[in-house]
Amino acid sequence: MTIDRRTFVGAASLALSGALGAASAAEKAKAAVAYRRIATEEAFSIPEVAEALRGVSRAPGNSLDLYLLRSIYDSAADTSGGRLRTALLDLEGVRMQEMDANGVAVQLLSLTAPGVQMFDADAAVELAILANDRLAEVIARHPTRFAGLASFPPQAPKRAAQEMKRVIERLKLNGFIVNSHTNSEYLDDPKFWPILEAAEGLDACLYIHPRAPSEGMDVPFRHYGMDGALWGYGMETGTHAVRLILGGVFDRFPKLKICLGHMGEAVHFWLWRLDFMAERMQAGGRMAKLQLKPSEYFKRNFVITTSGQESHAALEYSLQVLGADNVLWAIDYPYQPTSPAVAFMDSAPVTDEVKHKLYQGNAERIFHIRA
Ligand code: 1WB
Ligand code: MN
Repeated sequence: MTIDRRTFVGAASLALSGALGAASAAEKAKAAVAYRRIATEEAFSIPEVAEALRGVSRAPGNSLDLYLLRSIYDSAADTSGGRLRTALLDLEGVRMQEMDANGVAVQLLSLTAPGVQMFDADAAVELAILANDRLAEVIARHPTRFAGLASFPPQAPKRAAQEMKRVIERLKLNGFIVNSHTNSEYLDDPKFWPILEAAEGLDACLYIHPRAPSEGMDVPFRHYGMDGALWGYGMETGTHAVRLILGGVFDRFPKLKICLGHMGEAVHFWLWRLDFMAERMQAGGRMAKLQLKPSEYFKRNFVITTSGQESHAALEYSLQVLGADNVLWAIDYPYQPTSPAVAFMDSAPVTDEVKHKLYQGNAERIFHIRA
């Protein structure tokens, strides 16, 4: 490893104890849990996708995603959207300086929302392949600093499954990202099952990242900026997760692993009520019988990240309900600033062993990131 390991040491006392030479037992114990900070929901783009999204943002339509697309992809460079565009397209400049300045060892990169999911099928296939190739190239240049989640075109499920196989077997990428619905359709629809089958078969975690609420659930989200990260993203993506559970997806694909950002999009706050009401809905015939309770699928098939939710109370609840092996740290760069995300986890009221899992161990295991 060419980087200075000390940059990534979490316990400040470690460097100190090294300098002093004679480390106490307590200091040695701390040294044993020094961690690499691996950030797991970090967004990038490539010029070709950004250009295609600008085209989408100028075409007629009124989907909620257009608020975001217009501000980022069709704005002047010196606006906040324009600065985000620059940050998304930068991989080896300011991004790496930010990582170094804050002791972030690795960014697990993913093509930013809505990925390729608003393009027609042929363009989506082509741009997913291009973005995945570029991602593999930058990881090859910086194998200790970047890992990556691959994109795929849900509009063409069979071709998506082919690309999923390629990126894991040939490009050695670390898992997959999908940005919630595609043309207002959700992955519990059997037409998407080749995608779920591929993810399960390849032992690759599928990160369901937000995009704006689908057509038909848009109206109440049109005011107060509620379409996006403020509220709409979580409602959309949490709904997607619940559909997968209630639709029996995990009876069919019991080993499928799903990752949700933004502190699980709050789904795990609902587990008791989901269990209670799902039983009622099954008895009343409104949903098919499930082998397990919703909470059991959530605990077996899901992991969550802390992207953009820097509340210690929410973290403690998550650890209590899901366990320390199922929560991963994320920044949500460049949509969230790095320094507070690091401060949030550095100061989390957890043991060093748990912090090691949150920062490093869980990310290495779930996303097959080499130590
Ligand atoms: C924002 C946040 C925009 C996220 C995004 O666009 C994503 C935002 C894709 O804060 O504007 C996110 O992942 O939370
Ligand atoms: Mn994000």
